[in-house]
Amino acid sequence: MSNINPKYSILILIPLLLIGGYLFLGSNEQTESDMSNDIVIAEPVPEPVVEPVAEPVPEPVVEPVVEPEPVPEPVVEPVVEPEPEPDMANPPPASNPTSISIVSLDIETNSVTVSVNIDGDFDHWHINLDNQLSESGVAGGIMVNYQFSHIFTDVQPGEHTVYVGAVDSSHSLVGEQASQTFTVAELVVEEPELDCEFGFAKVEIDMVESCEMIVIREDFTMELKGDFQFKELTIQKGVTVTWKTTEENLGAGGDVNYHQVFEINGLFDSGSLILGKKWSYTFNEVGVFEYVCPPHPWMIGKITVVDE
Ligand SMILES: [Cu+2]
Repeated sequence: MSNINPKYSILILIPLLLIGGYLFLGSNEQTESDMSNDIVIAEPVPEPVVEPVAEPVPEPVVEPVVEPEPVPEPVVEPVVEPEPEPDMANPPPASNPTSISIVSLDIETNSVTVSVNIDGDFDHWHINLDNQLSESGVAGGIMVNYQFSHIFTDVQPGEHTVYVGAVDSSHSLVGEQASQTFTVAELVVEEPELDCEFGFAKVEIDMVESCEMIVIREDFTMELKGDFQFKELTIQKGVTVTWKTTEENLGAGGDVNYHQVFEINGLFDSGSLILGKKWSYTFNEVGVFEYVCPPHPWMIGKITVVDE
């Protein structure tokens, strides 16, 4: 065998290897199929690896999408806020400022009617006479609701200034207050001429006129017609008073045709004084003398005599 050419040895070995391999493979088909299965399994392995990688990727993508959502929400809120602002009357004052003005003043003898016009927003308004409304805090004055005129009564003559202002529900001024000065004329009273009867003189005290009893210093005559002409007089001592009946029909008493001057203590007595008859008495004593007409009890009089 050592003489065999190595080239031939290889030719012999190749068939032997092929036969042996056949025998080996044929007696172990199961193994061969397992080997083929191992190869197929190795290929799908990388595929499941790719899938789990793809899944986690979309997840982080979803999360950032959720975060951006709250971002648009705050954008919607500022849009809602501007709506309540108009209700708070903040924007309106800017576009529709409150202004108040006095339209007219109707001045009567002792009252003033103030008509007011207000533009813009306000709750109510205040008005004050001769005192400004407070620029801060409660405006003060008279609170007026739902009316655009106000009447001041008992306004004294002279110069006055009325102040009006629109206020909010807290009575604080909204906008500028308006004012107007006016004059109430002196009240001219045409009093009837005061006519004081005999024995009285017109006097004026504190611009008020009245009749005040005076002292009569000259003799005088008092007519008797239904009653004593003067119920009460003050005379100077020494003055002579003459009573004279001038009444034609003395039916007042019903039963007599005369009047009578009778001092209640009997100091003097005229007796019967028929129509046209007169009687005099000179008062030389200081004092108070009351007298009556006896047939006519409603006829009474008094003369006070003074020594001056
Ligand atoms: Cu009489």
